[in-house]
Amino acid sequence: MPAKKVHFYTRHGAFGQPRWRPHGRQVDKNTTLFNIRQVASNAGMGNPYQQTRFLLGTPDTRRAPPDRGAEVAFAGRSNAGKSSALNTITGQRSLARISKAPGRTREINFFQVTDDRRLVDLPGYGYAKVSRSTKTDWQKNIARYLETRHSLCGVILLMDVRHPLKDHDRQVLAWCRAAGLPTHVLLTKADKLKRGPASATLHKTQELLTRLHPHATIQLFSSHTRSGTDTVQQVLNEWLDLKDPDNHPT
Ligand SMILES: Nc1nc2c(ncn2[C@@H]2O[C@H](COP(=O)(O)OP(=O)(O)OP(=O)(O)O)[C@@H](O)[C@H]2O)c(=O)[nH]1
Ligand SMILES: [Mg+2]
Repeated sequence: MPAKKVHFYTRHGAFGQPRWRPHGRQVDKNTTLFNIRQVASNAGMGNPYQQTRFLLGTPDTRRAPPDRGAEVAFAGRSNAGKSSALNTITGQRSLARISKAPGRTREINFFQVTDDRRLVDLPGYGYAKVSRSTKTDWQKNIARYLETRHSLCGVILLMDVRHPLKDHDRQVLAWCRAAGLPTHVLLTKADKLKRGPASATLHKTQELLTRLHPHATIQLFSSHTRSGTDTVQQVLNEWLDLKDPDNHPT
Protein backbone atom coordinates (compact mmCIF):
# COMPACT_ATOMS: atom_id res chain seq x y z
CA MET A 1 0.00 0.00 0.00
CA PRO A 2 1.44 3.43 -0.84
CA ALA A 3 2.93 5.13 2.24
CA LYS A 4 1.16 8.40 1.42
CA LYS A 5 -2.24 6.90 2.02
CA VAL A 6 -1.28 5.54 5.43
CA HIS A 7 0.08 8.99 6.30
CA PHE A 8 -3.28 10.52 5.40
CA TYR A 9 -5.03 8.08 7.70
CA THR A 10 -2.77 8.67 10.69
CA ARG A 11 -2.49 12.48 10.45
CA HIS A 12 -5.96 13.81 9.88
CA GLY A 13 -8.29 14.25 12.82
CA ALA A 14 -11.33 12.73 11.21
CA PHE A 15 -9.42 9.56 10.50
CA GLY A 16 -6.93 9.77 13.35
CA GLN A 17 -9.33 8.49 15.98
CA PRO A 18 -9.62 4.76 16.32
CA ARG A 19 -12.40 3.80 13.93
CA TRP A 20 -14.30 0.56 14.09
CA ARG A 21 -15.47 -1.61 11.33
CA PRO A 22 -19.17 -2.36 11.35
CA HIS A 23 -18.45 -5.80 12.82
CA GLY A 24 -16.35 -4.24 15.56
CA ARG A 25 -12.71 -4.63 14.52
CA GLN A 26 -10.44 -1.64 14.68
CA VAL A 27 -9.20 -0.31 11.37
CA ASP A 28 -5.45 -0.83 11.26
CA LYS A 29 -2.71 0.81 9.23
CA ASN A 30 -2.96 -1.86 6.57
CA THR A 31 -6.49 -0.88 5.68
CA THR A 32 -6.64 0.68 2.23
CA LEU A 33 -7.65 4.33 1.90
CA PHE A 34 -10.79 3.21 0.13
CA ASN A 35 -11.84 1.17 3.11
CA ILE A 36 -10.93 3.91 5.54
CA ARG A 37 -13.12 6.36 3.67
CA GLN A 38 -15.91 3.86 3.69
CA VAL A 39 -15.72 3.38 7.44
CA ALA A 40 -15.25 7.06 8.23
CA SER A 41 -18.06 8.30 6.03
CA ASN A 42 -20.24 5.55 7.22
CA ALA A 43 -20.95 6.01 10.87
CA GLY A 44 -23.54 4.20 8.82
CA MET A 45 -23.48 0.46 8.93
CA GLY A 46 -24.03 0.75 12.68
CA ASN A 47 -26.58 3.51 12.24
CA PRO A 48 -29.97 2.22 13.39
CA TYR A 49 -31.64 5.04 11.41
CA GLN A 50 -30.25 4.09 8.05
CA GLN A 51 -33.29 2.03 7.07
CA THR A 52 -35.66 4.93 7.84
CA ARG A 53 -38.33 5.35 5.15
CA PHE A 54 -40.90 8.02 4.35
CA LEU A 55 -44.28 6.94 5.66
CA LEU A 56 -46.73 9.78 4.97
CA GLY A 57 -47.15 13.54 4.93
CA THR A 58 -50.27 15.36 6.03
CA PRO A 59 -51.17 18.92 7.00
CA ASP A 60 -53.78 17.52 9.38
CA THR A 61 -52.74 15.68 12.55
CA ARG A 62 -55.96 13.68 12.39
CA ARG A 63 -54.52 11.88 9.35
CA ALA A 64 -51.36 10.90 11.20
CA PRO A 65 -50.34 7.23 11.39
CA PRO A 66 -51.90 5.20 14.23
CA ASP A 67 -50.84 6.60 17.55
CA ARG A 68 -48.88 3.63 18.87
CA GLY A 69 -45.22 2.79 19.39
CA ALA A 70 -42.85 5.72 19.84
CA GLU A 71 -42.02 8.81 17.82
CA VAL A 72 -39.76 11.85 18.10
CA ALA A 73 -40.68 15.17 16.49
CA PHE A 74 -38.26 17.67 14.94
CA ALA A 75 -39.52 21.22 15.51
CA GLY A 76 -38.01 24.59 14.71
CA ARG A 77 -38.26 27.81 12.77
CA SER A 78 -38.49 27.66 9.04
CA ASN A 79 -35.01 27.18 7.59
CA ALA A 80 -33.51 26.08 10.94
CA GLY A 81 -32.23 22.88 9.33
CA LYS A 82 -34.80 20.27 10.42
CA SER A 83 -34.95 18.35 7.16
CA SER A 84 -31.16 18.52 6.77
CA ALA A 85 -30.71 17.18 10.30
CA LEU A 86 -33.07 14.28 9.58
CA ASN A 87 -31.03 13.39 6.52
CA THR A 88 -27.76 13.64 8.43
CA ILE A 89 -28.98 11.56 11.35
CA THR A 90 -30.38 8.85 9.11
CA GLY A 91 -27.31 8.94 6.86
CA GLN A 92 -29.50 9.55 3.80
CA ARG A 93 -29.10 12.33 1.27
CA SER A 94 -32.68 13.00 0.37
CA LEU A 95 -35.03 11.37 2.82
CA ALA A 96 -36.48 14.75 3.82
CA ARG A 97 -36.64 17.56 1.25
CA ILE A 98 -34.30 20.49 1.76
CA SER A 99 -34.68 23.87 0.15
CA LYS A 100 -32.99 27.23 0.13
CA ALA A 101 -36.48 28.77 0.13
CA PRO A 102 -37.87 28.94 3.67
CA GLY A 103 -41.24 27.37 4.39
CA ARG A 104 -40.50 24.28 2.36
CA THR A 105 -41.94 21.71 4.74
CA ARG A 106 -45.65 22.56 5.02
CA GLU A 107 -46.90 19.14 6.05
CA ILE A 108 -46.12 16.97 9.01
CA ASN A 109 -43.94 14.26 7.51
CA PHE A 110 -43.71 10.91 9.24
CA PHE A 111 -40.70 8.66 8.72
CA GLN A 112 -40.62 5.07 9.84
CA VAL A 113 -37.46 3.88 11.59
CA THR A 114 -38.79 0.45 12.54
CA ASP A 115 -42.36 -0.93 12.59
CA ASP A 116 -43.33 1.06 15.64
CA ARG A 117 -40.76 3.84 15.82
CA ARG A 118 -40.98 7.09 13.87
CA LEU A 119 -39.23 10.41 13.31
CA VAL A 120 -41.47 13.36 12.47
CA ASP A 121 -40.52 16.47 10.48
CA LEU A 122 -42.84 19.28 11.62
CA PRO A 123 -43.56 22.31 9.42
CA GLY A 124 -41.26 25.22 10.17
CA TYR A 125 -42.68 28.25 11.94
CA GLY A 126 -41.86 31.94 11.93
CA TYR A 127 -41.81 32.35 8.17
CA ALA A 128 -42.82 35.97 7.58
CA LYS A 129 -44.52 35.47 4.20
CA VAL A 130 -47.03 32.98 5.55
CA SER A 131 -50.51 34.45 6.09
CA ARG A 132 -51.87 35.07 9.56
CA SER A 133 -54.52 32.36 9.21
CA THR A 134 -51.87 29.82 8.14
CA LYS A 135 -49.83 30.76 11.19
CA THR A 136 -52.84 30.29 13.45
CA ASP A 137 -53.56 26.93 11.82
CA TRP A 138 -49.97 25.92 12.37
CA GLN A 139 -50.15 26.86 16.04
CA LYS A 140 -53.36 24.96 16.59
CA ASN A 141 -52.12 21.94 14.70
CA ILE A 142 -48.75 21.71 16.39
CA ALA A 143 -50.09 22.47 19.86
CA ARG A 144 -52.72 19.76 19.41
CA TYR A 145 -50.12 17.33 18.14
CA LEU A 146 -47.70 18.00 21.02
CA GLU A 147 -50.43 17.81 23.62
CA THR A 148 -52.38 14.81 22.42
CA ARG A 149 -50.00 12.47 20.63
CA HIS A 150 -49.49 9.55 23.02
CA SER A 151 -46.63 7.97 21.08
CA LEU A 152 -44.65 11.23 21.10
CA CYS A 153 -41.77 10.53 23.49
CA GLY A 154 -39.55 13.55 22.84
CA VAL A 155 -38.99 16.71 20.82
CA ILE A 156 -35.80 17.76 19.07
CA LEU A 157 -35.97 21.55 18.88
CA LEU A 158 -33.69 23.04 16.25
CA MET A 159 -32.49 26.63 16.32
CA ASP A 160 -29.96 28.31 14.08
CA VAL A 161 -26.93 28.88 16.34
CA ARG A 162 -26.88 32.50 15.12
CA HIS A 163 -30.51 33.15 16.18
CA PRO A 164 -31.42 31.05 19.21
CA LEU A 165 -34.56 31.26 21.36
CA LYS A 166 -36.84 33.39 19.22
CA ASP A 167 -40.44 33.90 20.42
CA HIS A 168 -41.86 30.82 18.67
CA ASP A 169 -39.02 28.67 20.04
CA ARG A 170 -39.95 29.79 23.54
CA GLN A 171 -43.58 28.98 22.78
CA VAL A 172 -42.67 25.44 21.69
CA LEU A 173 -40.51 25.00 24.80
CA ALA A 174 -43.46 26.10 26.94
CA TRP A 175 -45.76 23.58 25.21
CA CYS A 176 -43.17 20.82 25.63
CA ARG A 177 -42.70 21.66 29.26
CA ALA A 178 -46.46 21.76 29.89
CA ALA A 179 -46.89 18.42 28.10
CA GLY A 180 -44.03 16.90 30.13
CA LEU A 181 -42.10 16.11 26.94
CA PRO A 182 -38.35 15.47 27.05
CA THR A 183 -36.75 18.12 24.85
CA HIS A 184 -33.32 18.26 23.27
CA VAL A 185 -32.12 21.44 21.56
CA LEU A 186 -29.86 21.39 18.52
CA LEU A 187 -28.04 24.64 17.82
CA THR A 188 -27.77 24.08 14.10
CA LYS A 189 -25.39 25.34 11.41
CA ALA A 190 -22.58 25.37 13.97
CA ASP A 191 -20.19 25.45 10.99
CA LYS A 192 -21.25 29.07 10.46
CA LEU A 193 -19.48 30.16 13.66
CA LYS A 194 -15.91 29.74 14.85
CA ARG A 195 -15.39 27.41 17.76
CA GLY A 196 -15.18 30.20 20.41
CA PRO A 197 -18.39 32.06 19.51
CA ALA A 198 -20.23 28.75 18.98
CA SER A 199 -19.24 27.55 22.42
CA ALA A 200 -20.16 30.92 23.99
CA THR A 201 -23.62 30.73 22.37
CA LEU A 202 -24.01 27.17 23.62
CA HIS A 203 -23.33 28.18 27.22
CA LYS A 204 -25.47 31.29 27.12
CA THR A 205 -28.41 29.49 25.52
CA GLN A 206 -28.04 26.60 27.95
CA GLU A 207 -28.38 29.04 30.84
CA LEU A 208 -31.53 30.63 29.42
CA LEU A 209 -32.94 27.23 28.52
CA THR A 210 -32.69 26.01 32.10
CA ARG A 211 -35.19 28.69 33.07
CA LEU A 212 -37.60 27.91 30.23
CA HIS A 213 -37.55 24.12 30.40
CA PRO A 214 -35.46 22.88 33.32
CA HIS A 215 -34.97 19.35 31.95
CA ALA A 216 -34.13 20.26 28.37
CA THR A 217 -30.69 19.37 27.05
CA ILE A 218 -28.70 21.16 24.36
CA GLN A 219 -25.79 20.67 21.94
CA LEU A 220 -24.14 22.18 18.88
CA PHE A 221 -24.88 20.50 15.56
CA SER A 222 -23.97 20.86 11.91
CA SER A 223 -25.43 18.92 9.02
CA HIS A 224 -22.66 20.19 6.80
CA THR A 225 -19.80 18.80 8.91
CA ARG A 226 -21.93 16.16 10.67
CA SER A 227 -20.57 17.38 14.00
CA GLY A 228 -22.83 16.45 16.90
CA THR A 229 -24.50 13.60 15.01
CA ASP A 230 -23.39 10.89 17.45
CA THR A 231 -24.73 12.86 20.41
CA VAL A 232 -28.19 13.45 18.97
CA GLN A 233 -28.36 9.82 17.83
CA GLN A 234 -27.70 8.73 21.40
CA VAL A 235 -30.54 10.92 22.63
CA LEU A 236 -32.86 9.40 20.02
CA ASN A 237 -31.69 5.87 20.82
CA GLU A 238 -32.59 6.41 24.42
CA TRP A 239 -35.98 7.97 23.77
CA LEU A 240 -36.95 5.39 21.16
CA ASP A 241 -35.36 2.55 23.11
CA LEU A 242 -33.18 1.66 20.15
CA LYS A 243 -29.86 -0.10 20.37
CA ASP A 244 -26.94 0.67 18.08
CA PRO A 245 -26.62 -2.77 16.45
CA ASP A 246 -22.82 -2.71 16.28
CA ASN A 247 -22.33 -0.82 19.50
CA HIS A 248 -19.46 1.06 17.91
CA PRO A 249 -17.87 3.72 20.08
CA THR A 250 -19.06 7.24 19.35
N1 LIG B 1 -24.14 26.02 6.68
C1 LIG B 1 -25.13 25.16 6.96
N2 LIG B 1 -26.29 25.22 6.28
C2 LIG B 1 -27.26 24.34 6.61
C3 LIG B 1 -27.10 23.35 7.63
N3 LIG B 1 -28.25 22.65 7.74
C4 LIG B 1 -29.09 23.16 6.81
N4 LIG B 1 -28.52 24.16 6.13
C5 LIG B 1 -29.12 24.95 5.03
O1 LIG B 1 -30.24 25.67 5.53
C6 LIG B 1 -31.30 25.68 4.56
C7 LIG B 1 -32.57 25.14 5.17
O2 LIG B 1 -32.39 23.79 5.52
P1 LIG B 1 -33.64 22.80 5.74
O3 LIG B 1 -33.08 21.53 6.30
O4 LIG B 1 -34.47 22.71 4.51
O5 LIG B 1 -34.44 23.60 6.87
P2 LIG B 1 -35.87 23.28 7.47
O6 LIG B 1 -35.81 23.62 8.91
O7 LIG B 1 -36.29 21.89 7.15
O8 LIG B 1 -36.78 24.35 6.71
P3 LIG B 1 -38.38 24.31 6.49
O9 LIG B 1 -38.72 23.03 5.81
O10 LIG B 1 -38.61 25.53 5.66
O11 LIG B 1 -39.02 24.44 7.83
C8 LIG B 1 -30.77 24.88 3.37
O12 LIG B 1 -30.24 25.79 2.43
C9 LIG B 1 -29.68 24.02 3.95
O13 LIG B 1 -28.67 23.66 3.03
C10 LIG B 1 -25.83 23.30 8.31
O14 LIG B 1 -25.55 22.49 9.19
N5 LIG B 1 -24.89 24.23 7.93
MG1 LIG C 1 -37.93 21.16 6.10
